[in-house]
Amino acid sequence: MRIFSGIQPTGEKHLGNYIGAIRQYVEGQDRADPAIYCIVDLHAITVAFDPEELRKRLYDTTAILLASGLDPERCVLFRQSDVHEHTELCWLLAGVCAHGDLNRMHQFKEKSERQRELVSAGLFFYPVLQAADVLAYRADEVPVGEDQRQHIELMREIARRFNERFGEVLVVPEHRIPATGAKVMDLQEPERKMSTTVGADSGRVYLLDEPDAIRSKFGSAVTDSGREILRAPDKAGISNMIGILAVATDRSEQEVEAEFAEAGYGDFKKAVAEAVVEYLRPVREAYPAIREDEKNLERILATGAGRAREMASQTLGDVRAAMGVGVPPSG
Ligand code: AQP
Repeated sequence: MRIFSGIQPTGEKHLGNYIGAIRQYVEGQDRADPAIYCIVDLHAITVAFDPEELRKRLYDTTAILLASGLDPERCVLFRQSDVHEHTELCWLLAGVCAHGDLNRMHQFKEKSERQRELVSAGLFFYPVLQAADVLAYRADEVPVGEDQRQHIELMREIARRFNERFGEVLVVPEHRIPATGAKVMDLQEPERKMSTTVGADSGRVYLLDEPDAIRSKFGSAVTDSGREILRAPDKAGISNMIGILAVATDRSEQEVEAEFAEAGYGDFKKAVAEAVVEYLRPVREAYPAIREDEKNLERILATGAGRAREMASQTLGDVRAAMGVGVPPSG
C-alpha cells in the first residue's frame, strides 16, 4: 500500500497542519510501502512569494517534518521541483480534467479573492498539479485535512476519467482525513479554520511557539457566553478546544467532555494549553539542530528525489504510452 501527501513550504507550520496532516504522515511510515512525502514548492509559487523566502521556508518545512518524526530511512521525503515528472504529468492530465470542475473549487475562489496583484493561472491549475503529485506514485491513500477533501475528489475523478479513456493505468486514491482534528479552527475566529495566511497570529499556534506563547494564545481564545464544556454548533471555540485536547492527550472527545463536566472555561483553557505545550515539546526541542544543518537537509531531499523519480518515471512511461505521446514503446 502506497501513501502520498504533499505540504507547502509556506509560512510557519501551525497546529492545524500538525493535527490534520503531519501526525498522520508519521503514523503512515509504518503502514505504507512506501510512504512518500513531498514539499510542494511548485504549489507555493501560485500566490505572491519571495524567492529567497521560498528557499528558507523549504528548509524550515523539511526540518519540521523531520523533527515531527519523519525518518528518511522509513519514508521517501523530497522536494517537488526536483522530480520533473510532476509537471509533465500535470499537463498530460490537463487533457482529461474538465474546466468546469476546476471552476467549482472552493479553494481557488477563496484564495483568488485574497490576491492583491495577480490571480495566477497557476492558482487555478493548482488541483491538477496536486492530482499529478499523487497519481504519479499510484498512491492508494492520501492523508490530508478536511480542507483538501474537494481536491482529492477531483483527483479521483481525473484518474477515473483517464482510465476510462486510455485503460487502467492510474490508481484511484482514497483520502485519509482524521476523525478528530480534521479541521482545527482559528482560536480568535473559531468559525474559520486555522490558516497560515488568514487571521491574526494570536489565532494560530505555531509548532515552534514557546510554551508561554501557547499559554497566552489559549488564554485569550474566543469562547461563548455559556458555561458548559461540550461540543455544540453554537460553541465553536469550546468544541475546537475539546478536539485539540482529545488529540493532544490521545483520548476521545467524549472522555474530555466527561473530565471537564464540572470545570469552568478558565481551567479548561489552561488544561488545553498545558497539553499542547507537552504535545509539541518533542518537535520544538528537536527542530533547531535539524534546521541548522542545511547540507544534511539537502542530502536527505536529494536521496528522496532519486527514489521518487524512479517510481514517477515508471508511471509517466505508462501514461505517455497509453496516450500515444512521444517515442513508441519498444517491443
Ligand atoms: N486548520 C487545519 N486543520 C486541519 N488540517 C489542516 N491543514 C491545513 N490547515 C488545517 C492541512 O495541512 C496540510 C498542509 O497544508 P498546506 O500544504 O496547504 O500548507 P499551508 O499553506 O501551511 O496550510 P494552510 O494553513 O491551509 O494555508 P492557507 O492559509 O493557504 O489556507 C494539508 O493536508 C491541509 O489539509
